[in-house]
Amino acid sequence: MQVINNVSERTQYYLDKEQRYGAHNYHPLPVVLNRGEGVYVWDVDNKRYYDFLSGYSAINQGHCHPVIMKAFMEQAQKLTLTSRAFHNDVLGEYEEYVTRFFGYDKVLPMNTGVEAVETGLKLARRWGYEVKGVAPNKAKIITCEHNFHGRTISVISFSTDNDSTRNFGPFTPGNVTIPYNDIHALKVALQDPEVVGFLVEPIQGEAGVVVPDEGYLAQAAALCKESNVLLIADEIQTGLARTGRMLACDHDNVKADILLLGKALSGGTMPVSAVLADDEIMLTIKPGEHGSTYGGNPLACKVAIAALQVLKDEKMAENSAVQGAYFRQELLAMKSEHISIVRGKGLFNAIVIDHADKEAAWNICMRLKDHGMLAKPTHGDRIRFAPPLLINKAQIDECLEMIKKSLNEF
Ligand code: IF1
Repeated sequence: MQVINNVSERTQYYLDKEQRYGAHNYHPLPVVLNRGEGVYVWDVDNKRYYDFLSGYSAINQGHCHPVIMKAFMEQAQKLTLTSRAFHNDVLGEYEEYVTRFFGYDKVLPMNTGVEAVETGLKLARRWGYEVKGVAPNKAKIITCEHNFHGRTISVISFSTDNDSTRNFGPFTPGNVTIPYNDIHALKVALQDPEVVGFLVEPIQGEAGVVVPDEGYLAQAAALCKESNVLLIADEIQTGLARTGRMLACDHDNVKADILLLGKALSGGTMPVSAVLADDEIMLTIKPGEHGSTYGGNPLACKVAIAALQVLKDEKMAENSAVQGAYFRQELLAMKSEHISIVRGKGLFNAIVIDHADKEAAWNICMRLKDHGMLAKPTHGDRIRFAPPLLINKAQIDECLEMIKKSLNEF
């Protein structure tokens, strides 16, 4: 196998195709994958890697989990889509299952995470006008600096990241931005009677796994309640056992007014997202006022039931907590001169690289790739480590060795 600037001919073949025919809206690591199973993926040269990104936490259950695959294949050969113009024999079962699973009256099924975010914003505004009594078109939503909630124009309208917003204006009005993990700033913002919702990630993912102070979410929830403002928890990345509890909100015993789920809700098979809320909020949307072609399709519903069942049956939240704590402890024990911060919760972790070379994090990820582990930097100097939640201690130890080697080589 001929290797040219560190990639094989077979790999280069696929990189060239994407370069020529695909939009250049990503800068992936130069690796071409063609198989996934559990914590592993393989490239076109049959080299095996540990997947430490897990599809940005969409593959918490591991690649091609057999139980999820079985549910997918069976339903895929029966009935994949009815649209919501008609009923089917799966949607109601799923709606009952997922609302009981998380303790809410109702669910509004969508597809991508950002559609769940947009749905949550519409629900908060609709509730604000029809229940709270805010004047028409005056509703405001509070969000945090360094948030990431998706890439539609309304959702990037409250992004503070230039890469997400540059030359995409004009933006959707009705947003108030406050610093993350700042209770005083939230208290001040909540004094505005036109505020209807506070949209927040329990741990900021894209920002580089930024964990707020102990109790931040609980205090935020209490302040929102006092101000008759809806707490909208974006658990699209932190939810579904990733942080060591079924929801990151569970660490603070917080029940969000509107819960947003996505990614691992399908175990990495297809886009499935969900918005959960109680009747006072959910029933403000009447028939014909919101939806989507694929929202709640029978294939997605069957897969989501299996994906949730697997998380519970295989105690993935518990494993995430145990292995995550061990992983952080061992990272700290390395006392590497290149690691300035180790942070995270459960198997949702990141390190901040301290090095003069601004390409350091990227180059470390390239070394990790050569050693058999895939991870990718975010915002230049942070490397996120988020393996599938079924990873065991022996596999973690193997990856710690690869991290140690890569840091030492650097
Ligand atoms: C990309 C980031 C992660 C999310 C939270 C909503 C969404 C996401 C907390 C929207 C999606 C994805 C999007 C993907 C990469 C990835 C990502 F780097 F972009 F920010 F995970 F951190 N809320 N995050 O993390 O869900 O519409 O994508 O299904 O856009 O590059 P989506």
